[in-house]
Amino acid sequence: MKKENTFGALFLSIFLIGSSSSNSSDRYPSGLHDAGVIGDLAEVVLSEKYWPSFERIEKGERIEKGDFIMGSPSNEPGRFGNERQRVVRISKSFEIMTTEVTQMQWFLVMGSNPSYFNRAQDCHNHIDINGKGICPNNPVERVSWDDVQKYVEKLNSALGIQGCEGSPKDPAGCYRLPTEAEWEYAARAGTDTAYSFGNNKSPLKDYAWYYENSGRQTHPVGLKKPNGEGLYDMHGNVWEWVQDWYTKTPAGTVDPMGPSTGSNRVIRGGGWGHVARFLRSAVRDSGSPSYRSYAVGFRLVRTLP
Ligand SMILES: [Ca+2]
Repeated sequence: MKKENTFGALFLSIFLIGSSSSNSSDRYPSGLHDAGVIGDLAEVVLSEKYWPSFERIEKGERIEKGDFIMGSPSNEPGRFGNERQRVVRISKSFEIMTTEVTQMQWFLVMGSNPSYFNRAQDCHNHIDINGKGICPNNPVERVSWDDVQKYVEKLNSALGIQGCEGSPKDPAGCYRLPTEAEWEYAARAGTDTAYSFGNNKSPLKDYAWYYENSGRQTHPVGLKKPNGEGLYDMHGNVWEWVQDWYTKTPAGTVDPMGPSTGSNRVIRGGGWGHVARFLRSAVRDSGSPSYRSYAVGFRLVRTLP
């Protein structure tokens, strides 16, 4: 598989867009500027102390288009009734973040940090910017699906990417949430087993932060083993918002995008507070678009040309 790194230095470049301008406020990402933290961030963003795994966190992974078996077989232990199995085609290759969006990545764009786990006792590299606590490498949480849309809009705008509406139909290059099918395709990484590493749950502690090892909190992204596509924390740490409206009976076989309307949006992957059953690749849950939880975050994708 060809390795891509087009997410590379994405967030650093946002910062540099801001810092390269002396007075012109319109050149700053508005979150940064509104928060008045451009100066304070120079040391923070450029210091390896706060980016211990900078390259890995910033990296995106190219996922080649293809067919896969979505959902779980009827005999999978622990299966729920909403995991209907079917063959799904992903007709366009895409790029996905190797990690969940971190608190620092959120802060750099929005100038805020809504995360619950943002206190000194929550991480080893805690920082404080203008009274805002940040665990820079922990995933951002307590962001609703609607909040994520605002983040996506600001991110695309700050990077000067045109024509984006936060939809799977966006032109190539736009950052957006993955569809549920894209998420599961990337999470499975070619497997049709309960987990991306097989059916036996015992290695889960090496791949995921969950009930058995999390200490009831989030952890810095990218510390556990990645799946076969090089993606971290697809099992556990925080649940991840995807684009689709929730339905108990998912359908569609080519680039499915979920129902055209609904009351809840889908979350995937399980989180730090759940037992193994909820971290299986096929597990589906949901929340209203305004729902905020300290167990739910997200990661972004973009369609490739
Ligand atoms: Ca996750």
